[in-house]
Amino acid sequence: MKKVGILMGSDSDLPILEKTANILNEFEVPFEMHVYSAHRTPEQAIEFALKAEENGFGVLICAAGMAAHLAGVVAGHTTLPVIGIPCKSTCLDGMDALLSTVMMPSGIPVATVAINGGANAGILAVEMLAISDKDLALKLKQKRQNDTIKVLEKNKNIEEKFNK
Ligand code: RP5
Repeated sequence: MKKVGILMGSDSDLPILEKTANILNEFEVPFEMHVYSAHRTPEQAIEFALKAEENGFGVLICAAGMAAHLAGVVAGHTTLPVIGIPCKSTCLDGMDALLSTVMMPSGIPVATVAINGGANAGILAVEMLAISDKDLALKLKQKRQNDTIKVLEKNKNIEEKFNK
């Protein structure tokens, strides 16, 4: 199976990426994590992106806050799909990172999830790998069914409490 590459602009982004790691572990998808910044360590970030395909990666997830250029820079140096996670930092409530990540020029897409959307980034990466992996696709369907059952159970509890 292809690996998922997880890059974060700073180790302060790690709590968001732990949610991503939990999803990938749940689906038994191999991954690597690195702290590479588009600004602080641009050479390392670009080197990783340039070699990602030959190094066995199938999807890259890039998380960054503030002027969040990591996903865009990585996407500019690979044709692998890149998922961007805008991270909420101290100012502007993550709107800075959201716009920096999502507003990519035509030709270099970044599939951007919600601000701090670590779990959805993991699920989206699994969905991308599942296109060519039937077992993974089946696991996704099972998870969706289980999640639906949990929500219906919550609905039942609320209905029983309030709808007399
Ligand atoms: C971004 O700046 C990082 O991705 C992080 O979200 C933010 C703050 O970084 P630190 O100052 O906590 O290292 O580059």
